[in-house]
Amino acid sequence: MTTYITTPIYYVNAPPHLGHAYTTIVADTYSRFRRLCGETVRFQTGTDEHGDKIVKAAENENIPPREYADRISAMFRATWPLLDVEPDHFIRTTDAAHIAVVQSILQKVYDKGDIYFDEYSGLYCRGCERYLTEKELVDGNCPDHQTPPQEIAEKNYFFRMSRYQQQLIDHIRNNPQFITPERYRNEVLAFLSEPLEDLCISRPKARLTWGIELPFDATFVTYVWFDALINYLTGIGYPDGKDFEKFWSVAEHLIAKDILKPHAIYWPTMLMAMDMPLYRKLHVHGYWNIDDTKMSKSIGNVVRPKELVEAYGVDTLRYFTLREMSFGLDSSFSSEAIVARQNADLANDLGNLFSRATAMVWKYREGRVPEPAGNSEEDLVLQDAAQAMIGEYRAMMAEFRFHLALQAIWEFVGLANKYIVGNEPWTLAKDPAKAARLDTVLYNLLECLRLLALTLRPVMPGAAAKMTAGLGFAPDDPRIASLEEGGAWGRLTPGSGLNAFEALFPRLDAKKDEPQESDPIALPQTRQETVPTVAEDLIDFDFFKKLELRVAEIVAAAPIKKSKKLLKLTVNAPEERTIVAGIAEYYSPEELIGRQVVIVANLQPAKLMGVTSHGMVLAAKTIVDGKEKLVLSSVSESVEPGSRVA
Ligand code: ME8
Repeated sequence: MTTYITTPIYYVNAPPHLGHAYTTIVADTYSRFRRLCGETVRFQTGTDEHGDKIVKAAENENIPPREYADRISAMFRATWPLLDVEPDHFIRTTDAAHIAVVQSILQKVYDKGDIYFDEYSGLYCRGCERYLTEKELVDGNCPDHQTPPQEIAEKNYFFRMSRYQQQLIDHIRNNPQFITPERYRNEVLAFLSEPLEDLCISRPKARLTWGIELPFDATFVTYVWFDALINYLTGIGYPDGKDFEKFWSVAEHLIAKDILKPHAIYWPTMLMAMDMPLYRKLHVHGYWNIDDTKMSKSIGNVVRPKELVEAYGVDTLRYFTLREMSFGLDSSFSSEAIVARQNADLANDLGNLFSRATAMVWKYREGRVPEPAGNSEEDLVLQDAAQAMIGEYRAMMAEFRFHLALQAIWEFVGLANKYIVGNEPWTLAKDPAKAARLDTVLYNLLECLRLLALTLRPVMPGAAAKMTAGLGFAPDDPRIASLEEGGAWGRLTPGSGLNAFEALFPRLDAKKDEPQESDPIALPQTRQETVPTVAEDLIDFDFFKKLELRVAEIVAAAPIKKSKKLLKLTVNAPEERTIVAGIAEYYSPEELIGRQVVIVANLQPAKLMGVTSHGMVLAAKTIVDGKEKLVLSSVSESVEPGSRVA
C-alpha cells in the first residue's frame, strides 16, 4: 500500500502560525502512522508564492517579491524540524519545474477549448484573491476579511468549470469518502445544487506581474489558484516521473475549511479538464481560535509555533493539538488548556505509568524483562483491552479522528495504572512465594509500555523514542516500529534488559510557562541564571540530579517505643516503604495520614531506635516562640504518589 498526503502550500505573506503548524503536524502524524502500518508514504508541503498578497507584503518591506518570498518560505521550511515534522518534499510555486508544468497544463486545457477570453465585472476581494458573489457578502463585506470587495471590470481568461458540474456531483455522490468529515461534503453538494459559474484564471500584467505567464497570451499571468493547486502534481514529477505514477492515485489532500471551495470544486474540475483521475480524498479541518477569538494579526493574538515549542516542548504541542481538536470542528487554544493536558495526561497518567513500572523492574528484577508465568483472569482482561485499544487506534487514525485514537490510548493508560494499584507489586515483592506472580505483573506492565511507545510514535516521535530506548529497543526494532509485527501482545523477550529511563514530561506551571512573545528564549535563561541565595556551597547540576526527591503519601504513622522525637511512617512513593521521622514533638500520628510530603527516596537505609528507615522526609526548620520547630514539606496540589520532585 502507498499513501500520498499533502498540506496546503502556505502563502508567504506572513510567517507560520499555529494554524499552519496544526495542518502540518496532522499530515506528519498521518504519514508516520501509515509508515507504522508498513506503507510507503510521500508527504508534501510547501509555499504558495505568487499573487497580489505577496506583492503587497513585499512592498511593505520595501523589497522585491522574490526576495520576500525566499525569506518567508525559508521560515516555513525551518519551522517544520522544530515540530518534528519531516516532509519528503517541500515545493515552492517559484520552482522552475513547477512553472513549466503549470504552463503546459494551461496550454493543454486551452487547446481543448476549456479556457476562453471574456469580459467580466465583479466584486473582487484581494484577501481571498478571488471574485465574490453578492450572496457571499456579509453587510457588504467579505465574510473572511471583513473588508468591502472592489468593483472590477476587465477582460480575462476563464476556465469552463460549469462544463464539469454534473460530473463532479456524480463523483461526490458515488464516493462518500471523497470529502470528509461529512459536513463539508454536504456543504459542497449544497453549493453545487446551484448553477456553477466559470472560473476567472488570469490577471492582466498591467495589474499583476508576479505570476506565471499564460503560454498563449504573454500579456497575462495566471490567477493564483490555477497555479497553486497544480503543486500537488508537480511535486511528484507530473507528467512522467516515477513518483507521479506511484502516488497520484492515492493522493489525500489535507486543508482547513477556508479553502474548501478551491479544493472541492476548482481542483477536481481542473483535473477533469486535464483528463486526469481525481485525487482520492479531501480531509477538512476547522479553525484554531485563541482563547475563543479568531487568530488575527490585527488583534495581535497570533501564536507562533517556535514560541509554543520553546514554552511547552514539541511532544506536548503535538499531543495537545491532536487531542484537543475534534477533526472538522473549530477548537480553542489557551495556555491553561495546554498546561492542564501536560500535567494531567502526560506528566501524571502517562509519565507516571512509565516511571513507576520501569522503576519497579529495576528495583525488583535488576532492569531485566521477567519471564511471565501464566495469566490470571485480570491479566487476560488487560490483554484484551490492549488489543481493543490497538484496533480502535488503527481505525480512528486512518479516519483522521486523532482525538478518538488518543482517547482510546489514554483509557488504556488508565487501565494499566489501575493494574499497578490492583496488583500492588511492592507487596508481592515482599513475599518470595509470590515471585512468579510479580514476574507476570511486571512483564504485563512492560508490554503495556511497549504498546504505548508503539502507538504514540506517530503522535509524539520524541517521547516515543525515549520510551523505546528506555525499554531497551533499537529505534527501528519492528516490535516497536511496526503495527503488523508489534501490535500483538507478548512481543517482549524475557531476559532482555531495560536502559536507564529519562523522565518523559515535567509538570508545568500555567503562569510561568506561558510563551514569551518578545523574547521566546528568555524563559530557560532566567531559570538557569537564578542563583541560590542561602546555599553555603554551590553544587553542580549532576550532583543535584543524583538526589531522588519524590512526593510520598503517608498511609500510616505510629510512635516508636522509648523515643520522644521519632515517628514510624509508612508512605506510598509509589511503592510502600518505612521512613523514620523526627517529628513526634510537632505532629500527632493521626494528623499525618493522607498528607503528601517530599522525601529523599535514594538515601541509604539507616536504623533508628531499632526501625530501619528507607529515606528521609523533608521539613523546614523554623523558630516559633524562641523554640525550634519542624514544619513538613508539601506540594501545592495533590499529585500521584511517587511523582519526582525536581
Ligand atoms: O490558503 N486554524 O494559504 P494560507 C487552522 N496558499 N488552520 C489554519 C488556520 C487556523 N486558524 N489558519 C491557517 C492558502 N490554517 C493557499 C493554499 S493550496 C493549493 C493553496 C492552515 O497560508 C489551514 O491548513 O492562507 C489552512 O487551510 C491553510 O493554513 C491556509 O494557508
